[in-house]
Parts: sequence; C-alpha cells; structure tokens
Amino acid sequence: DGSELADIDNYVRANYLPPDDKMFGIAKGKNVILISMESTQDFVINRTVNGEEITPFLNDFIKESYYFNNFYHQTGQGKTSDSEFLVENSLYPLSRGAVFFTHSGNEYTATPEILNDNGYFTASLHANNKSFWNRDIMYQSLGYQRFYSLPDYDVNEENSIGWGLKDIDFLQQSVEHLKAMPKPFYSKFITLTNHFPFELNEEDSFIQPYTSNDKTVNNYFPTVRYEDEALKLFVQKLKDEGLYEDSVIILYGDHYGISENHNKAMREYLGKEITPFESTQLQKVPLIIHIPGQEGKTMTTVGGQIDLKPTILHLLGIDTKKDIDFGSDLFSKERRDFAVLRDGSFITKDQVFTRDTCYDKATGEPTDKEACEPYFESAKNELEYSDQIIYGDLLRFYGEQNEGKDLSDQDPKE
Ligand code: GP9
Ligand code: MN
Repeated sequence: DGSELADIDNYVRANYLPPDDKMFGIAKGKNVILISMESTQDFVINRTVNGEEITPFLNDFIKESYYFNNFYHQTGQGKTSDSEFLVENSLYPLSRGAVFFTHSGNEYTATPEILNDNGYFTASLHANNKSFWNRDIMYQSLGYQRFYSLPDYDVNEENSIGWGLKDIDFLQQSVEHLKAMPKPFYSKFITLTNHFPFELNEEDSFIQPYTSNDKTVNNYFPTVRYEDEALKLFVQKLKDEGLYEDSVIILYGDHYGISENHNKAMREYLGKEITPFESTQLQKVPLIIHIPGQEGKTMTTVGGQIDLKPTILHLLGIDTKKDIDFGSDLFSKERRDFAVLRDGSFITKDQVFTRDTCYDKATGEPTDKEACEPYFESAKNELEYSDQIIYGDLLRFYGEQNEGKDLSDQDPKE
C-alpha cells in the first residue's frame, strides 16, 4: 500500500541538497543537449597514446565547461540503458538484469516528463532499432514525446561500422531533427561507434592503435578519438545553425569500455598495477557541462550518474524538493563527496571501498576499515531503498499519467 514510502521519503528528504543560488536557473529556458558517450572512461581525457592526444576536442571543450573529474558510472548489466535510467530518474538500476526490460511499466517521474510539464519538447535520438533495450516501451514511461530511431536516419553500408551508423553521420543528421523540434527542447543523443569491439575504417582512424597483445585495448583509442572528432563536428554544426548559444550541452560516459579482462594491457598502458582500488577508479567517466556564457571550471566533487537529474533541473530553475531522487545537485555548496556503485562499492572524499576492503585514496593502499565504516549504512540504504521503489512500483503513489503511445512517428507539434 506504499507505506514503505515513509522510510524512503525520510531518507530522501534528509539527503536533499539545496542548489547554489548562483547556479539555480542559470540555464532557464535553454535547450538541453544530453550526449551519452559510448564506453567512454575518464582516463582518456588529457592523455596520449603513441604521443598523440586521444580526445583533443574534449580537452579543449572542458576548458570552457564545468568538467567533473571524480564522476562515476553506476551501471549494472543493463549497460547503456542503465545509464539512461540513472541519469533520468536519479534511481539506481537493478543488481541483475536491465530495469528497462524488467520494469518498463512502472510509474516514473523522469526528467523528460518533468520538463515536458515545464514546456519542453522531449526527444531521444539513437540510430538503432527502437526496441533495443526495450527503449520504445520504456521511453513512454519516462515521458518522452518522440524517439528518433533507425528509420529517422539515412543509414547505408558506406556510413556504417560495427553496431551501425557512424557517430559523425549520426550527429550531423541529428542536427536536422533538432532544427525541426519546438523550442525549448530536451534531447538525448546516444552515440555508438565507440562500442566493443571498437571497429573502425581506415579513413576514420585519426590516431594509431596502442601496441600491446590486447586487440581490444589497442583499438579502443582510435574509436574514442573518432568519437571525439564526431563531437567536435557536432558542436561546430550547432554553432553554424545558431543552436549553440541557446543550449546547455551535457556530455557523460555511459559505462566502462575496458573490462577487467584487460588488466594486463591496461597495466602496461597506465604504467601501474590494476588493483581493485585502481579498477574502481577506472569506473570514472567524464561529465562535461557546457553552459553558454559560463567560464570553464574543473569540479572535483565525487559524484555519479545518479546526481544528474537534480543537477540539470536546478540549472533550468526547476525545484526538486518534492522529487524522490537518490542523487543530489553536483553544484550544491553543501555537497558531500559520495558515489555508490551498483556492486556496493563506494567512493568518498578520501576512501574507496570495494571488495570488502577500505582503500586510502591518497596512497591507493588498503587502510583500516574504520575509515569507511561511517558510510556503510548510507551505501546500503541507497541501493536497498531504490530497489524497493522499483520492485514495488512505489512512485505510482506519487504520480498519475502513464500513457502508452507510439513515439516513433509522431511529428513534433507546434
Ligand atoms: C545499443 C547501444 C549500446 O543501442 O546503446 O548498448 P550497450 O551494449 O552499450 O548497452
Ligand atoms: Mn553503452
């Protein structure tokens, strides 16, 4: 009957952080361009391979953006779909399976729905089959008005590689869709070229692969570099089309690209042993928030994908006090450094807790478990309460509407 909600509600209220007055509403009425960067881990930022920059565009772009360098993905088996779930609901994905499949009929109060209620047109863009990860169904529950999927793109052998349409073509073609949307819009782009097994044509290889015995690790670098080029051309096109100045651009890595099966080559590349501590630190993904007119700043607060929903809403001047969010505003002055990963690992300002070991961040060495103990309960509660909401469909006691309409061929309404 939803009585579990009382405990959860108390927990969530106690964790709510007020926005920084200087940031609240700073992007009010702007378009939102949210970009999911496939398999992009933070270690590639400001790094080279064979003496060449891996992300030359992003390395420049972060200088004029807020760049969060202690930001973690929190995904599980649902991979990209889990990252979408985290970012738009501020709830954790499940410990097994993909919540996009198992709980697509639930009631949610996701960012697209909230923004729709605030006068935004909302769309997701991804050049793949619409039913992949059950997106066509789940997007209805998240409140999307339109899903631009495979039939909305010109895809042929020439402009495809690996999983489908190449990122450059995907993003260039997508600008035409953006132009047709009513303003302001909230748009989510899901890139694809930097997907395992990291295939690339010769003409799209802007840098040489790494040279180890591990083909996956070797090929990861040129596909990240290709994605970086696609983003550069996309931003250029946004400028050419006059969309740049009216849009907040938010880029985030969806999840890791290099699993622990590749620790040997990663150790060679990074020049250090990949301990459980390092493995956890490798779960950092870039988060870059570009707000027109704002200067760049590197933000060191520890956070994760779960924090994006309240962060975005506050930038747009929308209050989140009544929302059931497990994350909190990354710009809040009262932030506490904390990120919980789906496997129960967590990261604080000075510690990393993983595989039942507390590590000192400064040294990377195991330390007294006592240092991590004050966070055990929070970490456990976060995941358990979020799971309870999903398994019990508890948000239905909050919201109402949940239409089942086909999002694939609706034209944006004026
Ligand atoms: C598929 C794309 C990749 O549409 O989002 O999914 P992933 O395998 O990374 O979860
Ligand atoms: Mn992915």
